Amino acid sequence: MTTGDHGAAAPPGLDGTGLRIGVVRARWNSLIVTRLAAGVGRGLAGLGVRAEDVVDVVVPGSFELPMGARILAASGKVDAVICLGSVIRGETSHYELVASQAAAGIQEVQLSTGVPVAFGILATEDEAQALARSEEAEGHNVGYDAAVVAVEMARLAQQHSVPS
Ligand code: DLZ
Repeated sequence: MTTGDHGAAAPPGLDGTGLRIGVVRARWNSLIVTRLAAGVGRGLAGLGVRAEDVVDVVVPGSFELPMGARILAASGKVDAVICLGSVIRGETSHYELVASQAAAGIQEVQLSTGVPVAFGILATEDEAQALARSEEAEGHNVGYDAAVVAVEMARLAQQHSVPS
């Protein structure tokens, strides 16, 4: 696993075998979100999460990611959720509003449901920054980082029997 200095490094021995993970993807800026989703796929597979244990849903934009996460978290069918989106300042007049509401909503969902929700949303000045944080193969990919976070937090919740 290589995520560089800024990425989440998986703790030694972290194992996602048997975990069920929900992935909520925003349709806005789909080129970037598709790259993030590829990073999630690499991260989950590398930690032993089976493809058939991944529930994938799509919402219109990043503003709807918390609601998508809430739906999956409340379903009882997943151990953790990963939210993927891209908000680009240069193309979004209400950039701060969309990005901050998505972040606040995701935090609220994980705290209120007890189901961990990993934050895989890029809020960048421009598309070049978003591309640099959703790299393929060995590069930095925030989706990959979010996959590691989801597995780690799902295991933590299991170990301490957090009721969902
Ligand atoms: C409306 C909007 C804009 C302008 N920009 C973005 C963006 O950069 N990234 C993103 O994920 N979503 C954007 N949206 C859509 C909002 O997230 C939301 O879907 C709409 O405001 C409808 O609630």
